[in-house]
Amino acid sequence: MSLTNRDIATIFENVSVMLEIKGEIIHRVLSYRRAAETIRDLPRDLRAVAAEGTLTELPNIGDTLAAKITEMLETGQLQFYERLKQEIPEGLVALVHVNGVGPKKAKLFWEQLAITTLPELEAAARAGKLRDLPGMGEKSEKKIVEGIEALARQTGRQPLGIAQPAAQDILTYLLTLPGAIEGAVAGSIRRGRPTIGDVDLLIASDDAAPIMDAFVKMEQVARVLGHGPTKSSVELLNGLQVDLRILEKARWGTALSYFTGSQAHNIRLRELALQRGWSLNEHAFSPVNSEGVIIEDAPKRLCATEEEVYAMLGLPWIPPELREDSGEVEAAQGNRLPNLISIQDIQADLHMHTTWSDGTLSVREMAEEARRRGRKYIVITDHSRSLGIANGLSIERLLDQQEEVRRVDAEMGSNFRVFHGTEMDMNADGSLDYPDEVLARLDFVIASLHVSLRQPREQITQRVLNALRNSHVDLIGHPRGQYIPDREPADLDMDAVFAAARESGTALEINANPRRLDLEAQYARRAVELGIPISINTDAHNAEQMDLLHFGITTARRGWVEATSVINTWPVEQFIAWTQKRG
Ligand code: DGT
Ligand code: CA
Ligand code: CA
Ligand code: ZN
Repeated sequence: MSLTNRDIATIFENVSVMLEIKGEIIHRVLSYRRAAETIRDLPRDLRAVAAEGTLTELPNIGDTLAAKITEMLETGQLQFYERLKQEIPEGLVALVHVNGVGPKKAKLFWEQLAITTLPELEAAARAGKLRDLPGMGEKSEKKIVEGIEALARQTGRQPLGIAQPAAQDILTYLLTLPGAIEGAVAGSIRRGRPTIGDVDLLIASDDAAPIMDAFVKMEQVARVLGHGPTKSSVELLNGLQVDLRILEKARWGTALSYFTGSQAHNIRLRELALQRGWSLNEHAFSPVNSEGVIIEDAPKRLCATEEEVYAMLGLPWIPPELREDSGEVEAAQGNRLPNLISIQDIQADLHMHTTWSDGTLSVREMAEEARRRGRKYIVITDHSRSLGIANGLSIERLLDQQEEVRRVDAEMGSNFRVFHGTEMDMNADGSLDYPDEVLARLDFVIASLHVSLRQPREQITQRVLNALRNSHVDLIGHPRGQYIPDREPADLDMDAVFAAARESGTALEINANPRRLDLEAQYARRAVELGIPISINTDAHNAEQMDLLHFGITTARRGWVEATSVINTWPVEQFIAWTQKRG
């Protein structure tokens, strides 16, 4: 059996949890966890990296872990993991994911009651068998039952597109309350991660209690998980957990920076602080002596803004989307932070649908909605003929549509242009859905994967390579075909896709729809490094979806993308020249 990046990441993650249950030193536990994260987010096939002999150049991968990766790639398993499973039942890993159960408790339940699976834990908790164990009680037993229920309800992490607006709504409400001075959504939402574990809200106020009370009493609250003077947690009816922290304005900068994370970024900041003689936490900078111990009576330094926090570390402010410890601290130190794209840079939307296929508005209506949102030009890109389920256009209808698009373009006046394109399927047999002579008549051609997404790697990669080698194709739409949270990306050889796109100059899309966010940030970053043009589009099927552009911008920023790499930041003349040169 050949293991994928994801399989290897899962094995390392399991090893990390099992070592923790075993009581291994935290350093060793963390080294496996960090390696798992690196591999899970890696935009390249580990097999290709191993073949190049550059595994140890990956972050968090040293000689030992590189050897283990090689072993897994070659043999399909890891001897160390197999031995560990003899010692620690693998099922205990699932227990640790329950709120209220850590490695120590998992070990306790296993040793005292021989519990090794989630259903066994649930049965024991419901039968009242946990409460008499050392360190347990009725309350903690009940908490475990609730934790298991929450786990079942909440099938993993929530899409950013659901969590972000929900968080923003709550924040807007809290900011209307008397005494609320300032507020922010922090955590993974502020960093723009595609999926969200829980929502972290911060409010600055000198009078926390009334705001806390109002928070836990909101109508969308299903359960109050904790209610304290400065921190409360609730679970919403949609299963989302929301943490609220309230603090005084003088500490706003340290708190916002800490709770924005990521944890890995925070660790780097703490190290820099220590080098400068400070201990940094969410409250303040505290002076430390030469042994790194906090000097008790010495005055602390409070920061009201994030800029002050970074300035204390000798750094410029770092945009939240970059705070993943993936080179941003070094870039800040060297004054090499990217000049990230922002939503104002976008001139055009090059991917949208109308009633001709599966959209809800006419060509004219989409044009007006786009103009209302400040776009200067658009391309109408309805589905192609083989996609019957989306009412894809026959060649005849496509040519009829062109007449309508030309008419609307003329009607809209010269300050707003409407171009005619297609979102053409890359068919399962590897062919493109329209012949070249039809594509030649269009202003702009997107090629996308919609069907047979589970084809084997070579076959599905070949489909994309065929499209990249056709000079009429300008853009690959949502290249990896993922759907958040439940559809995994296609098993594409992204190295091959990037090489071909680089050769042909074809653009790759960051699809802004929060169910897609495809390319994801780490792939966009690599594409830009290779000089491949990017296009950020909404793929709108109605007017509201045009407002989702900001999710695409956030994803691009997480990928260190600058406006110069993005074709729809160009003035219309430059766009026309580019498409005409491509044929
Ligand atoms: P999530 O909720 O899984 O989508 O991801 P985050 O990043 O929102 O994580 P969360 O909610 O556990 O914590 C929010 C931030 O608080 C996190 O990004 C960094 C900070 N933080 C939380 N726990 C720790 C910790 O143990 N050490 C450090 N250095 N920072 C932490
Ligand atoms: Ca969070
Ligand atoms: Ca949290
Ligand atoms: Zn589309």
